[in-house]
Amino acid sequence: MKTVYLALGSNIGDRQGNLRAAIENMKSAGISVLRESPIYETEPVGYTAQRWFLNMVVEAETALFPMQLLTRAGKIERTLGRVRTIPNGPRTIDIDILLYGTAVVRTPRLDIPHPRMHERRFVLVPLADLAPDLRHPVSRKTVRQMLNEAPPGVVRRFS
Ligand code: GSY
Repeated sequence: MKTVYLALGSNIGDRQGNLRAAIENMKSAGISVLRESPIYETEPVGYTAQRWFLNMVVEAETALFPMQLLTRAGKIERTLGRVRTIPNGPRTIDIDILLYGTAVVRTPRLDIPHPRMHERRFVLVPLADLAPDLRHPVSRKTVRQMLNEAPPGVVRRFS
């Protein structure tokens, strides 16, 4: 069993319902959610002409290997109606693998730790709620340190 951290985001339709549905779908996909961060409403990063996101992070346990986890997460995204249109554009649900134990995975399809996690407040704020002292397996910085050094971006508590 590995402990993994997954980032969830939604900015289409019933955003909170989409987050809940993603967590519900994880149970039957071999991803046991142990803890959930609060939900935050966050300013879009990248493509800015879109609705604000709801973001959260979950801590989960899984026996799936990283590529299997990626495939299952993609299946949940498609089940909930995600269609890839504009790169970095609006999405019903996005599930990103942030950390998979202390593993480092670098393949064309999958990068773990998530390569942009250290610069995303919408990831680091909820991750810090769950695991402020957790260390990035490559930079060795704690989540708290990464958050202190991250670029600005509005992240406000939603629930
Ligand atoms: O990969 C995450 C999708 N995404 C988000 C997001 O989830 N939240 C915010 N605030 N901005 C984002 N830009 C992208 S791409």
